[in-house]
Amino acid sequence: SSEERAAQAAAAQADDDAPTIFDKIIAKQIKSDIIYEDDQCLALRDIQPQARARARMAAPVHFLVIPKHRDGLTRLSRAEERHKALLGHLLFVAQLVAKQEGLQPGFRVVINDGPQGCQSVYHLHLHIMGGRQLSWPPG
Ligand code: D5M
Repeated sequence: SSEERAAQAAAAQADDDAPTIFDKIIAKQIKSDIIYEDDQCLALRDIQPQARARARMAAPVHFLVIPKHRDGLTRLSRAEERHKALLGHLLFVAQLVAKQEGLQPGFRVVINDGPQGCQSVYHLHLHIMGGRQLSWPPG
């Protein structure tokens, strides 16, 4: 579909140190719906444009957890020893905010890595989705 082609085109972006849309969100230069913030990370609602709402991945609750300082983590596969504490923190915050969002019945955590993983923003982020019965496996 055209939506899938758009996602693949976005995912074909270079994995370099260029700034991303998340820098502007972190600097609060653009409006976003931030639902959690601490010194290391923030959680915000995914924008979920119409194209995504029609996609199988759409869920009533969909938020992202992103580190405030990318520190070379354009993608998960760039992780180094020094990132281990931050990676653990992001996962901890994911479940904390999932509870805050009423996802006690369950939820899913996803990290898209690289072109084949359909990553579109090269600033590491966790997707947390829930609020309905999810199916498995994802596409
Ligand atoms: O996911 C990147 C995600 O980032 C995708 O689900 C849309 C979301 N996104 C992009 N721009 C924004 C803004 N401005 N606010 C909230 N969410 C946003 P990936 O795993 O890289 O494909």
